Amino acid sequence: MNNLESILTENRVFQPNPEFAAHARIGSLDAYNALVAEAQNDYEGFWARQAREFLTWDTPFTTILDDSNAPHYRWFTDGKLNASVNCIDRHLPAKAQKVAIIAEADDGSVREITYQQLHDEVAKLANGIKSLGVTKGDRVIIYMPMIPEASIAMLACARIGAIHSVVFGGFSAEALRDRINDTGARLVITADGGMRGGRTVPLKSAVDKALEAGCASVEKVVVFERLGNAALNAGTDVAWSALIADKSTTCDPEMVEAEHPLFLLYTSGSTGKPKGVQHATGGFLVNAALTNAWVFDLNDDDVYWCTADVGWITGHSYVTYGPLALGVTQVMFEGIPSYPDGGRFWQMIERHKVSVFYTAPTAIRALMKLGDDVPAKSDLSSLRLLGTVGEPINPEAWMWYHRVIGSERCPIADTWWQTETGAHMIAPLPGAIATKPGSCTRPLPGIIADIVDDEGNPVGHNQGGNLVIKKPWPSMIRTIWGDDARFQRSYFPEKLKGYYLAGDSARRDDDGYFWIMGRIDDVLNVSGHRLGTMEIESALVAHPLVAEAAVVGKPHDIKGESIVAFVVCKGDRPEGDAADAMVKTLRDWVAEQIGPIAKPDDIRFGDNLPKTRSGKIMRRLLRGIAIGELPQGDVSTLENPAILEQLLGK
Ligand code: 6R9
Repeated sequence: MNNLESILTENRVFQPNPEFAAHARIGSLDAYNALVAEAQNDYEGFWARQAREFLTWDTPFTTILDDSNAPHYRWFTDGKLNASVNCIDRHLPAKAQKVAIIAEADDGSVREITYQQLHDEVAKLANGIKSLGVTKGDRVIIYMPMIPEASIAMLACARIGAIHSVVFGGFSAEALRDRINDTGARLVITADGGMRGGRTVPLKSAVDKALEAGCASVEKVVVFERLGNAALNAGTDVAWSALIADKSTTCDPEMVEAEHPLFLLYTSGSTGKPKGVQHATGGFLVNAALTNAWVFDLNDDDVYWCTADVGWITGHSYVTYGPLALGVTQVMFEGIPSYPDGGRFWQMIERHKVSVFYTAPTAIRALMKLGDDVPAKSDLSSLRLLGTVGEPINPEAWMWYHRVIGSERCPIADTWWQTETGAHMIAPLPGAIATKPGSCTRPLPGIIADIVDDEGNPVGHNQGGNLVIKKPWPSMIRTIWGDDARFQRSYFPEKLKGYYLAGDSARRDDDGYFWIMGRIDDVLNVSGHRLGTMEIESALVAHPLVAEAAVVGKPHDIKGESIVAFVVCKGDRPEGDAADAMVKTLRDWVAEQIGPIAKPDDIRFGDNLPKTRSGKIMRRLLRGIAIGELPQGDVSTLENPAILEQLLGK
C-alpha cells in the first residue's frame, strides 16, 4: 500500500495519555478550546498576551498588528528586544550553571556548555565580529557543521543586530556563492571542516571556491578550528580563536525593533532561484518559544533533542532559538543516525536521558528498516514525547515510532509547518488533542488554517484543496529578500482573498483533522528537504553536454521522494557504457552545482522530451514514466508521442 492509500484508509485514534495530560501545560481539550476561543474573540489581544508572556521586551510594544502594508504584515512594531537576550541573558544568573547544550560530536565525544558559558562565548564572538566592522543590518553567512558554534554564531549576529543567513553545510560552493551574492553578505562564518559519519566535510574549501568565483561583498571570513587544519588566506581569513582571544565576555546587546530582520533563510520554490525567506525578530521568537512550550511541552527538567541541522528552518526554531528561549537543556549532534551503527540515535537517547525527541519521517523509516532489536538494545525510558516534521509520515512509520520508540506511552506530535511559517502551525497539543497516525491533527490556537479551492472558497470535508492560513500570525514570512513581487505572487495570489497560500494540498476529515497530501507546485520533498525541480533542471542544463532536462519526483520507501531526471544531450543520445559514464558525470555535476542532496537517483536519456505542440514539457507524463507506466489517457496533444516508449526504455 502506498503512502497516500494508507493515509486515506487510516482510522486509528489515540487519546492523550492521562498521565502526560495531568502534567502538561495545556492538559485538556477544554483548555485547547478555551485558547481557540480567546483567539477568536480577540485575535490581537491573544497574540499580545503570548508575546508578553513568552518574551522579554526592552521597550514594550503598544501596536500589535499593523496591516497597513498587507500582505507585508508587521507585528509589535514599536516594541524593542534582542533575541540573544531572550535566549541567554534573561536566564542568568538563575541558570548560569545549567547545561544549555550537550554537544555530541561525530566521534562520540561530548562537550557540555552551560548558559553562562554560552553567554560568554556569544559575547566574545559578537565583540569579535563587531571589531571586523559588522554592524546592525549587515548580512552574515553562516556555513558550519552541527556544532554549538553554529548556534553561537547565530546568536552573536543577533546580539549586534546583524542578519544571519545559515547555509546548510551540505550545499556546494556554487549554491553558497548564490546565497552570498543574493544577501550581499559582508562576512562569512565557517569552520575548517566538519565530521559526518567518520568523514570530513570540507566547508572551508567550499568557501574559498565560492569567493574565488566572485563574491564581491565579502570582506572577511571567520574560520572556526573544528579540525585544526585551517589554511588561512591572508587578508580575508581570521581564525575564530584569534578573533575572540582578547575579547570581553560582555557585549551590550543591540535592542532592535520587533520587525528588524533576525535572519534570511533560503528555500526552494517553483522557479530555479531559491527564495530568501525573511523573518522578523519579535514575531519569529514569539511562535518559536510558544510552540516549544505548547507542542513539545518543554519544562525545566527536560532534555530535548531535535535532530535537524541548523541549515534548515527546523534548526532555527527548534535548535537555536526556541529551546534556548525557554531555557531548557538540549542535545546537539554533529553526526548521522547510521554511524558508527544504526543504533546511534537510541544510544544517544539513553546516554543523555533525552525526554523529548524530534526527528523526520525519513530517519524513522530508515531506522525502522533495521528492525526492532536495534532500538531494543537501548534504554529509552527517559522519553516522554516524540515529534516528527518535514513530510507526511506514513501510518506504518508512525505506528512503529509509537510502539517501538515510544513504548505506546509517548504522545507523537506530527508538526506541519514551513520555512515561511517560522514555527508549527498544525500540530497536536499532546495533553489535549487525540492523534491519528498520518495526520498533523488540528491548527494551534491562533492559527486560522483552512482548505479552499483555487478561488478561495472552502471545500467540503474530505475534499482535497489548497491549504491556506486566513489570518496573519507573528512568525510569518515578511518578504522574499529583495523581491516583494515574488513574495506576493507566491504566497498571496490575487484570487485567494488575501489568504496565505502554503503550497500544499490537504484534506480535512469529519473531526476537523488535517491530512497533508503533498506539494501543489514543482517542489520535491526528498528526505524532508525541499528541492525545486527547476533548480535541478537549471543545474543540469548548465552542463556543456546537456541540451535539455526535466526533473520529476518518484515515490521512495525511505526518502519519501526520489529524483528522476530526463535528459537530452547535445549530439547523439548516449547508450551503454557511454550512458553510464554520462550518468555519473551528471550526478557529480549536480552535487557540485547544488549539493549531494540534489543528485538525481535516476537519469534517463532521450532524443527529446514529451512536449505539447506549444512546446511545454509534459511533466505529468514523465511522472508516470518515472514509475514505469506508459501513460494511458490522451496523448494526442503531444508533439512527439513516440518519445514516451524510448524514455520508458522499451
Ligand atoms: C518545517 C519544514 C515545508 C514543506 C511543507 C510540506 C512539508 C513539513 C510536514 C510536511 C506533511 C508534516 N511538510 N512538515 N508535510 N506533514 N508534518 O519542513 O520546512 O523545509 O520549508 O518544508 O514540507 O510540504 O510545505 P520546509
